[in-house]
Amino acid sequence: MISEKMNAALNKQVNAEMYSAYLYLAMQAYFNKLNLTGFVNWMNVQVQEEMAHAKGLYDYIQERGGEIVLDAIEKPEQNWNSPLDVFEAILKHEQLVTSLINNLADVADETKDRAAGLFLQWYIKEQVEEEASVSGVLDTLRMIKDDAHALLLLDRELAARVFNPPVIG
Ligand code: OFO
Repeated sequence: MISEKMNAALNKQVNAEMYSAYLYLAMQAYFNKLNLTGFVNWMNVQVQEEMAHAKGLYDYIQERGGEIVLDAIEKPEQNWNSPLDVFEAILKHEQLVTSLINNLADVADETKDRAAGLFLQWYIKEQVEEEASVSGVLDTLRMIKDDAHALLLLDRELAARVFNPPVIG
């Protein structure tokens, strides 16, 4: 059984992860308009990952006898000025998600919910990977500046990303 406080915090995170998927869908559409198919692929994988993150939390709440309460998903930003602008927004967003996950871990500590604390370790580690992979692309985009040829090479590289369904928890 989980406490009401932990249950509510986890439901909120389901919403945050769904928002992430929604935001990345909007970014995918942006790259689609630019015909950058590798970036589109990268965003597609990102969307699938976020859906998996949401589902992992959703399943955990039910496994622990909690109640699922789904809230409305906020409308995401849909306008960016460049691929660099998008990736700067992604890093900022992932840093925010990291702080949300850390807050969840704080709730697990406060409520002495050892199972939730253990479960959330996966998300803490995942955020390290998320920030690192986004920072990698961002560093490359900063080097590329206005070099269209280099941008196409990066696009080709991002086309290789594949979704591996995560084993959460
Ligand atoms: Fe779910 O990691 Fe990104 O937001």
